[in-house]
Amino acid sequence: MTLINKVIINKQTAKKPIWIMRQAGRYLPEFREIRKRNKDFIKLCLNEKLSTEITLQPLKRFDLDAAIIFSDILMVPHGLNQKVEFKKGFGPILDEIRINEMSTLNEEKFTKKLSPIYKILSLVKSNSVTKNKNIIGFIGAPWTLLVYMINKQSPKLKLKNNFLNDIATNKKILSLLDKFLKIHIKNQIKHGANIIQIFDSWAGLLSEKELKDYVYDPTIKLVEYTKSLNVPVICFPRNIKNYKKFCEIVRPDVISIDYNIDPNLIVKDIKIPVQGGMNPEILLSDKETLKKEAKRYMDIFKDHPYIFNLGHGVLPETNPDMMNYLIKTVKDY
Ligand code: 1CP
Repeated sequence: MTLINKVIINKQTAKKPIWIMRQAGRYLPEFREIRKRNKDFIKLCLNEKLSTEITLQPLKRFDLDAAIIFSDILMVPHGLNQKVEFKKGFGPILDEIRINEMSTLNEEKFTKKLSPIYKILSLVKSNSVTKNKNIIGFIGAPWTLLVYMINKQSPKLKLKNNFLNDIATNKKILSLLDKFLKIHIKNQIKHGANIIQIFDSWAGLLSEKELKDYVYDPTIKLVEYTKSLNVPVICFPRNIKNYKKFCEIVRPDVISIDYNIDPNLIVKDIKIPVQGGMNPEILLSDKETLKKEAKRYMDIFKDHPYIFNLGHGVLPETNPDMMNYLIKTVKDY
């Protein structure tokens, strides 16, 4: 059994596994080298050879317990024929959403459009570097995808006014997302993913009373669907105010936490396995600070099933030596 499965299934607490969100990415010079020659990000995500190579890059360098496939949550809107582009220094730009056209799309066409992603999973799975390690497939949560599909750019830069006013349209999009996210989950599992992580990066934008319709209800359906396929599911409702309530309602196998929440509260309130938490900026400091902070998380979760990770993706300015030092610290704990 993999170390991560021992934590999730057997609730093992003695050894802490580690993987890092965005572990394949811009802080690695070998990634930047490929990226420089491949300006079109969507095309790169659909390039079987290069995306497999990028997925495996961090595993060749570091003693990580999982591979997460190099792809993006916005590949699903792309699969639904909403045009997605990534502009340097700006982030994603999405085209107008054409819901009627989307409604005519079937499973076969969607699967065909995203088939390189599934091939990448098979290639990652069959590579000896991932032997005895987990392979993490992922989706964006319906809410976070709805945000990008309607807002058409990162809400970090600008959020459209009256965002939630058109309830009928929002419902239609959520219903389409439910259908096609299930297909995307099923396809990833069929090709080798043995954990699914649901990224709800913008859960923190909603008020308590909006959470039911936009976060809890749509996420429960996907969590239950993934569990029905006998694969564990990790939820990351970033910056949600009440993680305890989220866990009680949504019931994921693992809860991934951000760095604004006090881990002491989490360990007290939450019984299921926990992942993540440390601020990625700590990797920009010095080794002593890094070791101290990593140990603080591991001390707090000493007697709790815990997967080491960060509270958000690793920052592009991170020195790979610091990443190596972090992984060693966790492994030697
Ligand atoms: O070179 C580049 O400019 C590409 C940067 C990049 C990378 C490395 C993007 C663009 N996506 C990715 C890969 C990616 N994205 C992965 C791969 C696996 C890994 O973790 O190593 C994953 C899981 C994602 C998930 C993702 N994409 C999320 C959820 C997690 C999070 O960061 O909150 C989100 C919100 C996106 C959208 C996205 N993709 C890329 C950008 C710049 C953005 C927008 C982020 C924003 O709105 O601020």
